[in-house]
Amino acid sequence: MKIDIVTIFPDFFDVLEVSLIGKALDKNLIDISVHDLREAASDPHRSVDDTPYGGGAGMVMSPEPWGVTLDKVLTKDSVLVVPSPAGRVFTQAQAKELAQKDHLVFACGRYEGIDQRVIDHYSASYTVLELSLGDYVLNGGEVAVVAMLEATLRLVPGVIGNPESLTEESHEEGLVEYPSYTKPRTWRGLDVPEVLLSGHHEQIRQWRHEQSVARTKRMRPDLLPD
Ligand code: 6GU
Repeated sequence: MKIDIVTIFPDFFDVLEVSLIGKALDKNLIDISVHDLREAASDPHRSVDDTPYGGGAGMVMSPEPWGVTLDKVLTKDSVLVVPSPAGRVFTQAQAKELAQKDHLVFACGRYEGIDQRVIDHYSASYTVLELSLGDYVLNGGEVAVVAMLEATLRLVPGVIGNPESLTEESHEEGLVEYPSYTKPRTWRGLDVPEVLLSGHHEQIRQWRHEQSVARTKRMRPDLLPD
């Protein structure tokens, strides 16, 4: 999979060289290029933003540096992801879809966002996904892209050592995961649930399912059908 990231903070993505994604990069399972949006700025100050038409606080990212950069980076089969608190909420299902693509381009906005015409223009020729991490505001798309990439790339075949761990985790069946325990059997007076020591696989499976449902009811009732 090929990934291009456009940002005014290229250094931010050094974090991708560590951990699981770093290993996938080493194995050439994925190829990530980071592009500095300011290289497409036309003035000596390399500015990439301007005041909003209609007034209001904050600055808006100008369309032309985006146009110049995205024209270079996008190819026929690219999917353009624009992180935005105004987008659809990014989910595990979305991560699975992105993991199937050959080329993802992430456009990290800062300030009050990118001139809407950039999204409108590229939507005419490409799949453009405006995606949000959730109902809170970050200063820019960079943190969101790191989160989306981690969720997506761990689903790319070969990136995770034990693919079984992918089917038994939170959000796989519309439920959050059951609680997990390891040794010792007793820690600070708290015991591991007896059923997990029983060796009865069917009972353990059932207990875990019940725990998942109970936890989902308690923590994430929004995930359950009415
Ligand atoms: Cl994707 N971007 C920004 N700026 N803020 C966010 C977000 C994205 N998701 C949640 N908050």
